[in-house]
Amino acid sequence: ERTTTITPCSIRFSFPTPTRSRIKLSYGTAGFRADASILQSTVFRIGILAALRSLKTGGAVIGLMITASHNKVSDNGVKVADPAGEMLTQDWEPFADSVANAPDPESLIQLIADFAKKEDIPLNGSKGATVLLGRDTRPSGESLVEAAKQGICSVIGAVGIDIGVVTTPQLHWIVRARNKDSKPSASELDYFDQVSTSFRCLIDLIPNKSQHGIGKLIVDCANGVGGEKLQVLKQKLNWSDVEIRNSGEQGVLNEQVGADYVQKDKVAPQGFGPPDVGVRCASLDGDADRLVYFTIIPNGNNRINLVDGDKILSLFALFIKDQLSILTDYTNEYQPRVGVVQTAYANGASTKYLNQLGLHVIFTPTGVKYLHEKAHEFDIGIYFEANGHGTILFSNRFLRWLEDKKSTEKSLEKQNAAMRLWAVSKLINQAVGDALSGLLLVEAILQHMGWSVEKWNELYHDLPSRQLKVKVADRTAVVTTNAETIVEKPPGIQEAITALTVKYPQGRCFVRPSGTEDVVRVYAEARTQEAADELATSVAKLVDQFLGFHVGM
Ligand code: G16
Repeated sequence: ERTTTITPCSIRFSFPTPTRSRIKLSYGTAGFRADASILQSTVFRIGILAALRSLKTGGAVIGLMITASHNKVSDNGVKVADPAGEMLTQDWEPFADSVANAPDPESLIQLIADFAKKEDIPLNGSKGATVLLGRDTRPSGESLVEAAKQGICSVIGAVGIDIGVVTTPQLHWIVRARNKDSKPSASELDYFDQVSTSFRCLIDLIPNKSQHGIGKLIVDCANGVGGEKLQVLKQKLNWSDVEIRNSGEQGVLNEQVGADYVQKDKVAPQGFGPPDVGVRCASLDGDADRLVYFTIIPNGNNRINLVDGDKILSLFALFIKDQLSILTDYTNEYQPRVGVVQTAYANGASTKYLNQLGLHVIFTPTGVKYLHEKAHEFDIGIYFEANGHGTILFSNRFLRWLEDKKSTEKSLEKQNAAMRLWAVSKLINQAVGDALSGLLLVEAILQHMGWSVEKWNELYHDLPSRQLKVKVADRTAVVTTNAETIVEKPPGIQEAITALTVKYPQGRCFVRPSGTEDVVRVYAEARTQEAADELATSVAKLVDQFLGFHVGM
C-alpha cells in the first residue's frame, strides 16, 4: 500500500491497476464489467469518481451499484447512479474510462486533479459528499463494496453508506427519492411501501373486479436478488397467487435461468416443466432490472411462447392510451405527448403495432441510458428493450396537470382515469427499468383488462428472430451507426450483410459489439424461423471471417 498526496486532494491508494490482465476497461453499455477477480482497482477508482460526482452536484447523493446483472456469476461490475437516480451522465464516461485505465497512482492523481480543476470540483474538504452503495447477491460483491468504500473515503469529506443487498433499480430509486423527492432517509422500506400502495390503488380502481381473476403467476428469479425482494412484496400484498422460483437457495445465478436466458434461447428456465403448461410465467434477471413473460408450449420440449419487452411496452402503451382517451378530448388545451422508444432489437411486428396505435416511435442504440434520455422528451415516454429492460417516464408538467385533474374532474370516470395514471407514475420506477415494479404493473393491467397472458400475446405476432454471439479477437473493431443498424467498420462487412439479408423475405439483420460481454452480437429476423436462423448463422460466419481469431487478419 502506498500513500500519495497532492494538493488540494488527498488520496490514499491501495489498489494498483491489474497490469497482469492488460485489459482495457470501458464504461460500456451499463458500467464496467469483467471477471470479478480483476475488478478491485476499478471499483476503488469508481468509488473516487462517485465521490467527485457528489461534490460536483452540490453534495447530492450518488449511487454506486456492484453488479454484473445478467452476466455469469464469476463476473461482476460497477455502475454509478446520478442524483435523479438515472445513469451516470454520459459526459463523465470518458473520465471513468481514463480513471479505470490509469497505469499508476501518479497518473491517476494527475487525472483527478486535472478533471477536478476543469469541472471546478472543490477538493479541499469544504463540501461533503455522499455515496450510497448497493450490491447484488454475487459472492464477490462484499469485497468489491469494501474497495468502493475505500475509494470514496479517500476523498476528503466523502462518506459511503452501504445499504447491502438490493436490486439495481432499488438503489436507483432510493438515490432519486433522497435527492428529488426530498426524502433524505428514503430506504428500501419506502420503495416497498410506494410500489405496493400504488399497485393496490390500481387494483382498487378496476371496474367489476370480481370478474377479473387471472389466475396463478410463477416467477423465475434467476437465482438472484429478485427472489428475496419479491418475497417481501408477496407478503406485503398478501398475494397468494404468485409462486417464486429460482430464488437462489439452490442453483447458480443466471445459469439456465433468468430473463436473458429465457429471452435469448426461447426456452423455459430450469425448475420449470410440463406441469407449468397453461400457467402465466415471468422471468427476472440477476439484479432484477429486466422482465419477460412466457408460457410453456405443451409437448414443446421446453420451448416457450415468449412475451418480451416489446409486448410489455405494447401493453403499457395501450393502457396509457386508453386512460388518456378517457381523460382528454379535443377541447383540452393541453394534449400530453406520448412517445415510445425502442432499439434495433425491437421485433418489426411490435413497431408496426405501435405505429398502428398512432404512437410516435423513436429508435436509439442499445443501452438504457440512451432510451431513458429520449423518453424524457415526452410528457409520457415509454421505453423498452426487447430484453425486458424499460420503464415509463412522466414529465413534471404532465404530473401537475394530472394532480389538478384528480381533484377537479367532475366525472367519476375521468377522475378514475386520472387516479390510474397517477398510480402508474408512482408504481413504475422513474429512475430506471425495474423488473419488480414492471411485474406489478403488468399484473395490474392484465387484471384491469381481464386478459389472460395468451390474449395479451395475441396483440400482434412476432416475426421469427434469432440472436447469436460471436467471440472475436477485438470487438471494438466493430463500429456501427444509425441506431446500430449499419456497420461502418470494418469496411465491406455491411455490404456483405445486406447481400445476405435481401435473400430472405422480411429479412432484417444487424451486428453490434456488446457493451457488457466480450462478444459481437448478431440479430436476424425473417418470415420463418428457419430463415431467421439461417440468416443469423450466415452473418455470424461473416463476422467470424472478418473479425475472428484468424492469423494475419
Ligand atoms: C445491460 C443494459 C441494457 C442492455 C444490456 C445488453 O443490461 O442495461 O440496456 O440491453 O446490458 O447490452 P449489450 O448487448 O451491450 O451487452 P443488464 O441487464 O445486463 O444490466
